[in-house]
Amino acid sequence: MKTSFKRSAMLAVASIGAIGILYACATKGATTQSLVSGDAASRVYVAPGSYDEFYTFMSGGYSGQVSVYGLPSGRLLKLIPVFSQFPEDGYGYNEETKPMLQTTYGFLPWDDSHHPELSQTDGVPDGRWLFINANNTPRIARIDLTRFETDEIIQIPNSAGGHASPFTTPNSKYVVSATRFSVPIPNTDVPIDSYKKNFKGTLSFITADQPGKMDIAFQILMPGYNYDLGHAGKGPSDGWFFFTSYNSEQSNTKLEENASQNDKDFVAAVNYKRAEECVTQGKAASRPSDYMHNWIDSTSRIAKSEKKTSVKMIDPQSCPGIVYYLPTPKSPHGVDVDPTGEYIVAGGKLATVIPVHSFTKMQKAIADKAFEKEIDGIPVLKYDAVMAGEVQKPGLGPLHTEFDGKGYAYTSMFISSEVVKWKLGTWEVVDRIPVYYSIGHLMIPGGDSKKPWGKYLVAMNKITKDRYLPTGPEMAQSAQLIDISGDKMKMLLDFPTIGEPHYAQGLPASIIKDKQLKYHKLAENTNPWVTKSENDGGITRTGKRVDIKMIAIRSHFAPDNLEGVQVGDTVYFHVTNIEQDWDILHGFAVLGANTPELILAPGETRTLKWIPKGPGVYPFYCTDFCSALHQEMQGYIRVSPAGSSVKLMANVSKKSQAQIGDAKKGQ
Ligand code: RUQ
Ligand code: CUA
Repeated sequence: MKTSFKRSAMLAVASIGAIGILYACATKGATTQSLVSGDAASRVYVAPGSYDEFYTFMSGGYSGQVSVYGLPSGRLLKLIPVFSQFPEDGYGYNEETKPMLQTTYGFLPWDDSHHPELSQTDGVPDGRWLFINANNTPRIARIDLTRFETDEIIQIPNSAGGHASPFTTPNSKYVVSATRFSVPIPNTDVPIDSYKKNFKGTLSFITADQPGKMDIAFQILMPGYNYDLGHAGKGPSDGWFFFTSYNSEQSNTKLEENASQNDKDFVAAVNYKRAEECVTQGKAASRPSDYMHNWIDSTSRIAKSEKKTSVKMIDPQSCPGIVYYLPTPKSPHGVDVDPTGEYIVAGGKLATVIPVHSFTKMQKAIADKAFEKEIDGIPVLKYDAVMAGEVQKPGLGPLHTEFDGKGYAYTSMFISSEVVKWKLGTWEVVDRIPVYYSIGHLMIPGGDSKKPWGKYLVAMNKITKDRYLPTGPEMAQSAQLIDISGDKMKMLLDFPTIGEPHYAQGLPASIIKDKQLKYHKLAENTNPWVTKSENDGGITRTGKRVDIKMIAIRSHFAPDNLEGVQVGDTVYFHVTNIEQDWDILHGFAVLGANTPELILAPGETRTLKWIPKGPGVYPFYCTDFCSALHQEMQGYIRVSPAGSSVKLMANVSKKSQAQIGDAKKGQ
């Protein structure tokens, strides 16, 4: 039975001012046959052995990770663990990577990742790194795109809900993080209803272009609103950064209603070159603020964690010209800058138009002092003086906009579940396409940069309902691939995603595919527990600590029989994969282990901590089907009662056997 698809969207504005947003999805199986063009299947078909044209990086949302897809196929290529422990490869469980998840709140095994952002050179994604934010405990991670691994994480102090993050400046000198929640700064025990008096926002600029040295360059102290998203200027607007804010009502309760009162909230336009000057001139105060900086040492591949204790904070009152407010209807969410750098597009969730600000007009309004008023040292520019145009009747619930580089903008409409294409300069809507359902972000490869590769658009939808075979109450979220190469958008493909992909970034595969590391050079491995050849393994005891050095190679471990461990010991298995060949991984797991296994890239050393609970013989094995004799890749470790006279033993070479049992020799 076919039912024509019906969407109903309602924006209910109650007379008392409470705003309820209701959306309803199709109640019966929808058919989109008519929407999918005849050649869709061949457009997304990537033949076995062939490569996709684009890499796409999606945030994992509440999974805390990043997932990598190929476009146009929608094939999942990889999950990159970032802010959450990852049992699949031991990230955040093994001793080498645990420090990556250290914060001033202690070890955090989870976060909520929202916005991936590729590094840029001259405003164009360059494929060096991918940044992504942690939303719950504000942090920014840097992923190296030669290895698809998280290399660095910096915590953002004086912030709560690091949502407007980690958008980059055109050369990735900075990535930013703005606080969603305003909080007391420093955070102290005050009544919540003293919000207006005590709560403040911060905008943070983080140096990002020196691997291993991310740091907070400065923070700007802002009125106590909620800050939502941001994008850097480019071209003529290079040197400026734009952030949306809502809750200019400064409400601390029932925001749904109380933060939806004002007709306009603000886009904050930040002149960060001016901020740099104020820092140089000593106008930024040093504020005690604790935060962690974690990074992976490049040769030992061991994460280090350092605590930092102060930031430079700029109060706009003492640095005039650093921030201006652009009035923007209404509770704006996304703010996006077009490829020319002239237009600043804000998506007001509750607005009936899409307002577009002009950078040129903004400059003139600043010169003319066309101010409405001033808030905490921040001049509010007149809306009419900065507005370039408004897109009329775009649909309901505009959130985010990306660009195709051919003069068009594409805006996601959450409430009316559609993508709307409109023309920059004339502001006329030229096309619209329904999406299933309740779209959040959308993404065009390079679509927030100077040079969009405007061939495809990916819609990231919040609600899936009837789009796939049902899987109980929770359905995987859905992405949809839309062809934007012609005048009319064409739906090509649905594919399920992991967690909640708020945002994504994409770029042509050719930019990074030939730069991939194939294995870590064993000769350069400086992990203090590395074992570089079979003869170098062994077992040593230091008090109640037992260290085992072991190699993995097709298809055995050496040593593979170990004795002399006692109940009460803490055992560290330091396993090195001594293969020097692309994609030959081994794993390591031991019976009764209290953490997941290790997965070892070629040339890499990883350490599993194990506290045996009782006497017995415990098998261990390789968890990655590495060879025809993978099932033979196993061993045993014997655990004796505390105080037992069983000697330390590891069945390795004569050379290492000579050392075994000699605790004094240690390493
Ligand atoms: S924000 S759609 Cu982080 Cu729009 Cu998710
Ligand atoms: Cu090594 Cu299976």
